Amino acid sequence: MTLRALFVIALTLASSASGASDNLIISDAWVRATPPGKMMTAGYASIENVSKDVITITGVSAEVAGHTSLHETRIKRDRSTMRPVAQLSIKAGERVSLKPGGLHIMLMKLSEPLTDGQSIDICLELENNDSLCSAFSVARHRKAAHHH
Ligand SMILES: [Cu+2]
Repeated sequence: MTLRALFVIALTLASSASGASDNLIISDAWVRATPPGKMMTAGYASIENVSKDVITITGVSAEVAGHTSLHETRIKRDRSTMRPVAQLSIKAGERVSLKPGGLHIMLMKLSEPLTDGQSIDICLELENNDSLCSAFSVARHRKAAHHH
């Protein structure tokens, strides 16, 4: 391999290191503590795209859960139903809120109950095999929002 080829590879690695995952800012990340006897729960966060391009979340994963997916809650004939969301695109400069009653991260087949005060890692899978992992604090209710 020539030195030039190595240089090109190094440049490619450097540019992928500052890829989509650096351009998503996650805040207010929390997971609802599991109700007694339930081994599933939901995670919420605010996700802001600070880049100039669309960023698409293609999946989610969490070590504590056997199955993790993006979900959306909808009201249908006065009944609340949930459906999986295959992917979530966030426009340049846009902030998407995952919150109770709307979009959320569904955690199923948990290996253990999640209790108040714990913290778990949830990873967002992005296009180009990029991913972004973030700590979500476990709480019974959302903490008071910060207003700036
Ligand atoms: Cu759900």
